[in-house]
Amino acid sequence: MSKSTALRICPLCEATCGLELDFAGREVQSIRGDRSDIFSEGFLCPKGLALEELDADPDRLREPMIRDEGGWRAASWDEAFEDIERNLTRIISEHGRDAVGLYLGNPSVHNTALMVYIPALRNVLRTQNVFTASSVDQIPKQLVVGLMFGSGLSVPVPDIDRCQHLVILGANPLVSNGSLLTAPNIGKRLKRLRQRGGKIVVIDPCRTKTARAADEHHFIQPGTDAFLLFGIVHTLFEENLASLGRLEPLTAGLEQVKDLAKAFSPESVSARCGIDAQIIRTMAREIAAAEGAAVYGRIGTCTQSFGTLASWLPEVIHVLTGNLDREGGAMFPLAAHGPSNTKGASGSGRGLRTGRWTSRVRGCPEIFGELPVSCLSEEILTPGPGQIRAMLTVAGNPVLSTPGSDRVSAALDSLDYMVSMDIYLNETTRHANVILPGLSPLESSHYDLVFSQLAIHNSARYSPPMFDAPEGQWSEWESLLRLVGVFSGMGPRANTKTIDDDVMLKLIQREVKTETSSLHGRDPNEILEALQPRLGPDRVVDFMLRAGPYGDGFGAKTDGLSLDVLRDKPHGIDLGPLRPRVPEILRTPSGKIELAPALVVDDVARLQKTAPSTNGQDLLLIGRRDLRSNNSWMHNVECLATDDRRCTLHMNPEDAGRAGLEESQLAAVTSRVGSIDVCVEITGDIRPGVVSIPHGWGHDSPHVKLDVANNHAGVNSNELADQDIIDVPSGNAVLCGIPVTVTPAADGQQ
Ligand SMILES: Nc1nc2c(c(=O)[nH]1)N[C@H]1C(S)=C(S)[C@@H](COP(=O)(O)OP(=O)(O)OC[C@H]3O[C@@H](n4cnc5c(=O)[nH]c(N)nc54)[C@H](O)[C@@H]3O)O[C@H]1N2
Ligand SMILES: Nc1nc2c(c(=O)[nH]1)N[C@H]1C(S)=C(S)[C@@H](COP(=O)(O)OP(=O)(O)OC[C@H]3O[C@@H](n4cnc5c(=O)[nH]c(N)nc54)[C@H](O)[C@@H]3O)O[C@H]1N2
Ligand code: SF4
Ligand SMILES: [Mo]
Repeated sequence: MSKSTALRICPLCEATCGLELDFAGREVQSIRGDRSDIFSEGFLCPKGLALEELDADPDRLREPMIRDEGGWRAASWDEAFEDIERNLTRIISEHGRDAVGLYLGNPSVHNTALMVYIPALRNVLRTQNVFTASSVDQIPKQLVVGLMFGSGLSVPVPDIDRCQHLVILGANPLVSNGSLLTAPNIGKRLKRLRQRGGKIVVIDPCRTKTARAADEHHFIQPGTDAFLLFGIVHTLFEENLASLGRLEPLTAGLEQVKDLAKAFSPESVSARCGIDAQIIRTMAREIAAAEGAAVYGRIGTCTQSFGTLASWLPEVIHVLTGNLDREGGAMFPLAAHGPSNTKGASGSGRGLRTGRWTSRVRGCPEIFGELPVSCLSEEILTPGPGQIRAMLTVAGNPVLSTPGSDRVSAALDSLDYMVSMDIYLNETTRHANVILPGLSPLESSHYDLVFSQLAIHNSARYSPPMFDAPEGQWSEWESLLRLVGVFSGMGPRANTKTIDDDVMLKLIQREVKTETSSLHGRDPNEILEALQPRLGPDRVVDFMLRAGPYGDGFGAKTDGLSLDVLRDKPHGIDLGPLRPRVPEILRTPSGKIELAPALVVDDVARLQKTAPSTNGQDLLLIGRRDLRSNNSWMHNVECLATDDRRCTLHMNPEDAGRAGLEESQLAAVTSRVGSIDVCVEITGDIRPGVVSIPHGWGHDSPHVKLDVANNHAGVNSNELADQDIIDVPSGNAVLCGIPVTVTPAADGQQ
């Protein structure tokens, strides 16, 4: 069979690398980085290479599965949807729409079909019980930027290709390949930053791979970044280093921030964060002096007790030092598909409204239409009106990924009914009654609707499907449209083509009604016609691109962008470096950057009141990632499962000595809510008083169909994470800085 080559964007992480795949027939023969990709320059990581095995994995589900008395069995699509319709319609008619909970996992933002059609599902499901992986991840950052700039997607990204000074807190991009920072081949970009005379400072409780590649690394006590960052803000004011430049007249709340920072001199915060006062002062001076500086915080600063404050202060520092919206500072991308921060009148808007409803049991406010996933199991397990009785999970594994896993598992077990859209029978989907599989990434088209909005360079890239979907197998957008049919009372066999047309038409109608749109006043049917013959996600993406800021406006602009134009450029279209977007990007009611939003400022008192988190005996547990994993999944791909010593307890020699633990010994790690036994790995790269275990492991359940992962099971660190402890303003889970005790395990040597 003759060999062909296809180009694809890797959908597995936020780096969005361009790949080149050789294949013959239905078989992938080799994968390499696409050197001509306009953004990723030929880079790829071991996970990109593993796409081949992921595609071929025999455990990957290819047919709907139904669980009945006899266990799991394959079912036809019609049978699966009939089962779903019968059960969910009954539950909704007896208990109302809030009785159905929805959990959306991380791969749903990497999957174009899910990104495009989940909004349609949410519109018809109309439940208040929506949970996503965002509340074990980045919601503090989105809350902060929503309040400051008016849209939760207006996340400033460090302009690392032009930056001269980069502070990285709580992120390890040389391993994670970046997050809320789409910058493929980030290692090389950081190297170039240093080569042009720039400086990188890493703040982390561990000497990570990124820390080793930086100019400076400082160990920090977990959960105390807000103290350090306030110390920097204090210094900027005290030493007259604050200089807002162009943004001064566009900024509100400066005096309030100055007042708040008075209480946080470097000398007073130093003992809390474990970083010397002189180092904090130097950090402030260097950020202020650099020709372009950015402060970048990620998982370590979001998933901690003060996630909101630690996500807000970097933006405050950007504004105070004139680095927001400046080349080489922190800038706003302009994505081609026209995301929310390009919609409506530019310069001001409705701003972010939160708390439109609250969770039933704990009263946590809704943010971006969702509730904290730390509340999920209590919403299922607590009887009363509004109790969740059925769940729909989409591309998520909350049993391994969210706090209090044992309780999450028990909660899912107690449901009347559960449906999962997933490609594996795993720790979460094993609780479902029906699993609806998706296609292989190689059988789907791909356009990054999220990460092009978080990229350090504006570009557009599209991958058509490489292989046809196997006979009789549905794509996920077809499944979602069937579910839309079910929730809108059309029955289990509604015509998905009609629903798809309806979804498309509604999007067009909204656009033509918007005065500020390039399509204002146009005839919706003419536009629908112009999108033919595409269907599904490709049609929606084509529409978004053509209506977007670089688009052809359906004939309005001769050399504008469309999916046809993009398809003819398989290495992508370069839309140029990031350009200043303030004030155009602002959507706050005041039309200003809100430097001191009330919701954030109110949390400063909690920071000041909090006692140091250790009692002298406890250690603080944090997490870590390794290059060959992807949260809780991809552990079933043999070529990534090469080393069995990945899910270990990292422990400093001092702490290990004190606990009487030796290398490779089994330790019992116990928190307020759980205890697990895990193998010790002693390393001087972790701060004394801190231990780490990676998340996403614990594949030892006999009920899953993950043959490779079963053999490299590891333990589930989220059994130790406490559902009751959240970052208060955002409701985000606290996964870093969990107090634990560590002792030799009862059964000793491993
Ligand atoms: N302790 C601790 N916990 C953490 C973190 C941490 O740092 N420490 N990190 C958190 C973070 S950042 C995140 S994002 C979450 C992730 O939390 P989740 O999103 O809940 O978990 P994942 O491990 O990403 O699980 C993804 C699921 O999607 C399925 N899947 C993969 N591809 C597809 C697809 O194309 N279609 C469908 N339908 N399904 C697919 C997989 O089989 C798997 O079941 O975990 C969080 N949990
Ligand atoms: N290989 C691989 N890549 C991935 C993933 C994966 O699972 N594996 N997951 C993807 C996902 S969903 C995400 S969200 C991103 C996350 O991307 P990153 O944010 O880069 O995630 P981590 O590598 O976990 O880095 C978090 C760092 O925070 C440090 N830390 C912990 N607590 C604190 C603290 O209190 N303060 C400070 N300053 N630091 C702290 C940890 O030691 C760790 O080095 O990675 C993505 N990429
Ligand atoms: S870095 Fe991310 S996008 Fe690039 S090949 Fe690896 S998994 Fe894929
Ligand atoms: Mo994440």
